[in-house]
Amino acid sequence: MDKLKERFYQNAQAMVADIKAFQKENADKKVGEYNVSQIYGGMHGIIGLITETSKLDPEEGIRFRGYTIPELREKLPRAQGGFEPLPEGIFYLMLMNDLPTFDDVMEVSNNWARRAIVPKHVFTVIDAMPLHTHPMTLFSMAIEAMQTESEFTKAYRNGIAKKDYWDPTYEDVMNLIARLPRVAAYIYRRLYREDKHIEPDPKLDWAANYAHMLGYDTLEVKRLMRLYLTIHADHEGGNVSAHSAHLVGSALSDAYLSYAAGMNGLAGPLHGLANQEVILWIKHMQKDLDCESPTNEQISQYVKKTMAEGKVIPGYGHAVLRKTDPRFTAQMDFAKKYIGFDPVIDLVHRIYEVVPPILGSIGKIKNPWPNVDAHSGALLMHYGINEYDYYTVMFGVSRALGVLAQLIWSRLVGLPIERPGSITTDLLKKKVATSTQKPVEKAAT
Ligand code: CMX
Repeated sequence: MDKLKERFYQNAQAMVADIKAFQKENADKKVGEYNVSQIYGGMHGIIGLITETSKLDPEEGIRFRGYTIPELREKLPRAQGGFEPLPEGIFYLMLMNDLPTFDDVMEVSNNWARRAIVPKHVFTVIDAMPLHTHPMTLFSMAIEAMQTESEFTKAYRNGIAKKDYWDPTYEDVMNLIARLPRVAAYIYRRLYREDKHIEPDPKLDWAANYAHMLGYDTLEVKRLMRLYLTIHADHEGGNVSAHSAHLVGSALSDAYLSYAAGMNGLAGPLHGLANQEVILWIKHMQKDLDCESPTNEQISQYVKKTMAEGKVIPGYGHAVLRKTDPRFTAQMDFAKKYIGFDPVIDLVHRIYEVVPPILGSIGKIKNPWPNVDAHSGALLMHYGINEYDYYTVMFGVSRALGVLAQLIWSRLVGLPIERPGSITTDLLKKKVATSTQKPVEKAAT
């Protein structure tokens, strides 16, 4: 067993024992109630999942194992001479429940570099698809194609005991995360750089190597990539990508099948695809108004027009958050710190001045503030990564860190197959008619 895996397993034992004892002692304790609007309303606010890696607070934003994004930008180890945390660090934190040292982060980085060999047939699968295929479709297909390498699936076929499931899952997770940047960069170069590919450089950290393979070998893009891959890494368990991966994983589908399912969810425009939609929406606005830098008044009119057409304003709103997303703020801070004036970034910042009061004035929208996707495309465009159809793939490379760290924990704790109940409207009407319970007034968040 490699040292990192051994340390993880030894450290995790006390936590696993604690989780199991807690479950046993408190199995009948009630922690909440739900109402009819939640059943119809996408189960918002119903806590029905365990996710150890991170927790989302509606007012404060995400905490990874208890740490906020500003705290992590301060505390996580950076590359030598670098200014943003290395994403290997946030993975270590989520997996180990412990802040890593620089050496710990290097250990993860070297471990992934050793595992980053993508089988040839994965590239053949990508090459077989037409060039107009969406990058997220290719990404999901490539992840599924890598499933031929699953250690878990092999072990299960050979009759592995339940208590050992975590072990080949750990192998799959580490191999998959190690290989994602190579596959993602291959997709980019195939679609947008005439199929001219760049070999990985095993001396580089995970994020820098991704930037290198994409063809952006500058310090600036590597710095952005480290921040980008850190802040998108996890958002507790109920979001569509994490939840899809968790659900599929609960049937003992391996890490590849589970993560591909998550990526199919991330590819939806109400979730991860919103980063592409934001730039598309901005481009349509510029075209419609026939100007690169519309005034705040023009932006306001365009926002109202978009709403009147029955469309959403991409990058705004959230199912849980009720304030500006700290991931948006981190990117705004990055732009202010490292980038001078940029017309698209300036536009994104002015949209931030204009949109919240308009959305806030429409009673039904619970959160008028920007989410992570409102900003990320503008930063990428600043460095010349203009292919906005590709942006969600980058989100997908990052999201693996949290979702797959959680999959190892799910196996270690032995979480069961997920199977929530459903009900017909007829039966629900009968239940409500005969219910003696007092109405639950407000959905918990
Ligand atoms: N623009 C216009 N209308 C919006 C809106 C927005 N940005 N956000 C919410 N609304 C609307 C909803 O569509 C809903 O309308 P109906 O009642 O007519 O169906 C109403 O306001 C209430 O929605 P809500 O409870 O405030 O929000 P939900 O939890 O239902 O949806 C989200 C959350 C993110 C899907 C929604 O805010 C949205 O569509 N935003 C735009 C897309 C986006 O940026 N998604 C990325 C989210 C972050 C991520 O996962 O990456």
